[in-house]
Amino acid sequence: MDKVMNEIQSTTTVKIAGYEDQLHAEILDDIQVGEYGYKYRILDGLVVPPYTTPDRYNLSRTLETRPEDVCFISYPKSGSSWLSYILLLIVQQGEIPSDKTLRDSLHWVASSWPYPRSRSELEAFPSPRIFKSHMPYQMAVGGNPVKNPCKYIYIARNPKDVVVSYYYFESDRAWAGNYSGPWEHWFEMFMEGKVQRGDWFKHVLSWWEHRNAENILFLKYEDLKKEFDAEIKKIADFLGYPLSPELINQIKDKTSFKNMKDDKFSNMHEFLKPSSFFRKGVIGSWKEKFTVAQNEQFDALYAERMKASGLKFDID
Ligand code: PPS
Repeated sequence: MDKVMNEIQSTTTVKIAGYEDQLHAEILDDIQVGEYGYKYRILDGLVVPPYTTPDRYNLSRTLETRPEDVCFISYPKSGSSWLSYILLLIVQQGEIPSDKTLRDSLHWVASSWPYPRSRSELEAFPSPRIFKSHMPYQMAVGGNPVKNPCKYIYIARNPKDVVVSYYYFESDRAWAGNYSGPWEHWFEMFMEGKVQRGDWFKHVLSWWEHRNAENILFLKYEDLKKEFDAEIKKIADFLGYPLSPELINQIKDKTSFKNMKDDKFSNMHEFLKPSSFFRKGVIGSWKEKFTVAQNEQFDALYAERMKASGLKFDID
């Protein structure tokens, strides 16, 4: 276990002043190491990263949410950071905090990293609080979403782009997962639902099934790319905030891929290399990575798992 701990700690790129002790706190004995050094733990049957600890997860499940709170959720690499900045600008009506970064303005409760906050700190935060989560529906922030007053916004992305984005992200090895395998192996792990956050189909469909609940909004990355104005109006309406044409333009400009990558407020420079996070930001980059055989294998699985759902992505 010491060896695992050392490896995890030595592969972290940047440590945040004041958070060193907590960065990988509670990396407990239940950490498992899979093929190519991939580290994870299992919580409630789900594969999660080492920094998602049982205590942090329990805190996220038992947190009392408020009607003004917003929780955004996604399977990894689906555009959640982009969405988070849009949400912050909507609820703050274009104002960004001068003493914080984007990540520091959000609460990722189930994670011991990068800004772990105690229950009392979270309770002391004024409304509206914005929560980040990568959990499926049954593991949502605040417990059962239908019994919660807060609003939940889920963003999903074409899974072919997700698996490619996820591969580059994990193979950068700046993360506690510390994965060192080749693309072919990652692709198989994703197909089998063995990567952190588990099976993409189960994750996305768990929220999709509840998309008509009053406090849930289901979005797609591709719609945000193609119909930005209409999508952010949908978000603002759902949250009950006004949105002037000036504010739309301001949000569009601030949250463009280039500006998010260049701006120290949003590029997460305080704990990682922006280039590992802001890779391409486009639709369809899977075409540069998938082999013909992988594409056929993926299409067959997609057809089988999605057929009854009514949820569609342009995967060709
Ligand atoms: S994470 O680590 O799971 O929270 O990642 P997440 O933010 O959900 O998704 C990362 C991908 O989103 C792309 N991205 C963007 N696309 C368009 N516009 C903006 N502003 C933007 N910001 C981030 C990011 O580049 C990752 O996708 P890939 O395909 O790897 O580029």
